[in-house]
Amino acid sequence: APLIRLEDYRPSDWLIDTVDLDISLHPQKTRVRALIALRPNPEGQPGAPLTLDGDELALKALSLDGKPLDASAFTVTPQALTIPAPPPHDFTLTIETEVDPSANTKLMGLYRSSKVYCTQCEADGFRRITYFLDRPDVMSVYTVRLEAAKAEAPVLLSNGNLVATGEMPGSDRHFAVWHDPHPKPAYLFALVGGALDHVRQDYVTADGQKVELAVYVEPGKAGRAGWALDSLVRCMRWDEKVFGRNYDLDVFNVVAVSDFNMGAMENKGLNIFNDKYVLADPQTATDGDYAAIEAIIAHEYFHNWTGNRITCRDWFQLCLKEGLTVFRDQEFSSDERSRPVKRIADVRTLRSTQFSEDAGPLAHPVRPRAYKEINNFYTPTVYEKGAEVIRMLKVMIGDDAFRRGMDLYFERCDGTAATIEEFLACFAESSGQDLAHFARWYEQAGTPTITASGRYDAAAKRYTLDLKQSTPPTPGQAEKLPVVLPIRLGLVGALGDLPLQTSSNAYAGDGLVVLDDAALSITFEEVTEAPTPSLMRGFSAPARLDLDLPDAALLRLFSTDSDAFNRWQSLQTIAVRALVAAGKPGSNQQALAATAGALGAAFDGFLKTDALADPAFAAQVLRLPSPADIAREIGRDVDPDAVFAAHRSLSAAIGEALLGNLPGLRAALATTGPYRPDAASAGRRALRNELLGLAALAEPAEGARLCEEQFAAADNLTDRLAALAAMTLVPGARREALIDRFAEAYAGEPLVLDKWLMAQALIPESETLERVKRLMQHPAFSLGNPNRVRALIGGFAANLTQFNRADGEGYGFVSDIVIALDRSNPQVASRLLGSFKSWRMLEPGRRRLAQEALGTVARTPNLSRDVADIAERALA
Ligand code: BAL
Ligand code: ZN
Repeated sequence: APLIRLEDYRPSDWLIDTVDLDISLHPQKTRVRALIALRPNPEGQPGAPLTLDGDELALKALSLDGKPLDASAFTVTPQALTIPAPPPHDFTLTIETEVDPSANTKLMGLYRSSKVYCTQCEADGFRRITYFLDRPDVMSVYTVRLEAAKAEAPVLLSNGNLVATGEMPGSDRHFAVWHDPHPKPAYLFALVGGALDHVRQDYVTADGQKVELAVYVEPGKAGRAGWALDSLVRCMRWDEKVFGRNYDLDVFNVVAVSDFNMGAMENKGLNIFNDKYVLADPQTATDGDYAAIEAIIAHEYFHNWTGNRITCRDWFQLCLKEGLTVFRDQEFSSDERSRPVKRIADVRTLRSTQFSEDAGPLAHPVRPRAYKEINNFYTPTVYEKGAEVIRMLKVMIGDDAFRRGMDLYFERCDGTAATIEEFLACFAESSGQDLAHFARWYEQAGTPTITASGRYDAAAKRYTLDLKQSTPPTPGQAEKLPVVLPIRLGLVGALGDLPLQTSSNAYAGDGLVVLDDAALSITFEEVTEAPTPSLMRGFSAPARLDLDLPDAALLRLFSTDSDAFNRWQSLQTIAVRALVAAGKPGSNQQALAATAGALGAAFDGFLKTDALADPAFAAQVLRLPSPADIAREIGRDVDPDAVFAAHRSLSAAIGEALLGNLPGLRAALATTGPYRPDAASAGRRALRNELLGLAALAEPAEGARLCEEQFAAADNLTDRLAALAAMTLVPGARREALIDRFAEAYAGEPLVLDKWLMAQALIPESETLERVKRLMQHPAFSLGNPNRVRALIGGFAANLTQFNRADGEGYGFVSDIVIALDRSNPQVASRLLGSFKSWRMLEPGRRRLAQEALGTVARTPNLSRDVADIAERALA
């Protein structure tokens, strides 16, 4: 496959002003007639040939300005339709294609999901529907007529506003016409046809426009659509208040489908969702699901401005919409729930997904410079690190300048396909700051490490902080330059934060130091006592911090730091440090026992005093970094079994230290009354269930009994699933019985059974591979459904010890599935292959076996571009 490079970008020679689609839906033979109005682009090359993109298309008819085009005037393949000598002026093409939605297992373009017609066009799915200039900088006004058998598809939806509906006389068919007045790139096109139930609500925007909101779901599931609708209303209000953004159409529709490659898609006025991120009721969704639905509904809605009104010039600019929109959804969730708890959860995700990506062969900049398959760049780096870059920008220029910069961006770039440069220019202007150096965050891959050390001069009352930064090499970028690192900090004394006085230019005021060079020394004056530095408050930059504070100082931060994030981080740091030491082969386990004692005592004291004041925060405090986090921190020659053993022993020891507290605390945390998904109730359940997990490790028999009791008594999925998850830590017949009871209780609930599949796939025992193979035969599993694959096979690939079995069987199993799945759904297959991304950090035996499995994939004939690209880069 050719390498597509950012530096080769050229504007399209042709533009398409309007698109009239007439789509006659049929399960196997859907007819698409596209009337497109072409115009030479003044910025393009005059007299250039016209090449429209296609993908597995069959052309049925073609006319130019209404007259059939002579076969000698064009060439056509499934991948392209070319007119070598098009008229040198505006003209129209009428293109007829036929597509088979039922045979479309790639779930890109037009397909059927449980009898519902739906589309997915980002990044390049529209070319699977008709020949088109399928690139985001070609923006057109769409009018779409949909026709279908009434019985099969009583609901017909597309982008924009509904302008007509009607019956087809003398037939069982009907039609609907939709018009979207906002020019958009083809990747935002969508249609839905099917028998669907819905819930709806009227909404009036802050500027007085009436909007009909609706959430469409499979028949019989309308009772589970209310939370998504409620979340939609809340995020619309929030965007009006916080970003001044109003909605801009008469309707806003959300549709849930059960077969979907991604989480959801922001098609203009018609967001299509993986049903996992729409459907919720207390019996079938957990607190985590409620929070995720709220966040993703918001994310897709926020794209209406950051993505749709202002889209990307080319796919290299993907972070322009994704990083910014993740930032916006994170802010929304922070305002709706607890800001520190949300930040902690986001940082956990960033470290586990993005830091690990950055540390391996798939590392790439937030704005990649080249790609072979753009679908492989919907990554934690583009999304989550992209959001961190926006967050740093806001810290660097301040809240006011940030808001003014956003306003300027919305005003200046509305209706355009923009670039990162245009985006940053708005903030340079609003803040008066030169952001050229800051922009390096978009170009340079890798996670910087900040190395810090402090010196106190008691006589001079001076505290000096030495800061250095470095970024390890990543593929294609051997040499790294310093980046702009905003470091929020405090100097913590016995009674809290000490005043910060310094004459250093690096001090921006308000507790912010900016490290933009390789090294920096900053001296604070009038420091009246030896302080403990609290650095990177709120996780002010996506970097690692190397600061050698003794455990006693970290414990002091835990009890006195004014920054909630660093309170949490202090105990995590103690745990990471001990686990990294103990997780190395042949290490001394005695240090771990000492840490277990110190952490156990800290947790115990915390639980007795203020844990009940903020249970959601307390749950985060008690949750240790995962074994995979420790493996990443060790970074080389990792033995997953040794890491896991250290982790298990620390967890069990902490559980033992807390046992005396457990019954009383669990009783105090029990929620009363019917289930409510609000953050406070969810926080109580989170802490209570965290304690259950520790109990199961510390005292397996009693823990198993508690799990059984909780499973039987619970009135909600959160507590039932937590009981199952804790029980998976206790091998034996009682575990198997609970697994069976769970399956019986949720038979016919695919989304709940996904969690059941995943809980089993994550069991850290050598029998798990056989169990997973057995579960592939279970009626709840299907290789054809992405959610099922991600739950069972993706779950197994995330099982640190079992995926990385010393005999290589885990790698062989997953790579075989990747190869098989690639024939039907390359995107899901390539995502799964991404599970190998950390193979180079393993000890030599496993490294060799993982490399062999990757090699087997890479050598397989006829691989998709998606899988071939990951295999090639992973091995490079
Ligand atoms: N644009 C793809 C799905 C999302 O990020 O919203
Ligand atoms: Zn997005």
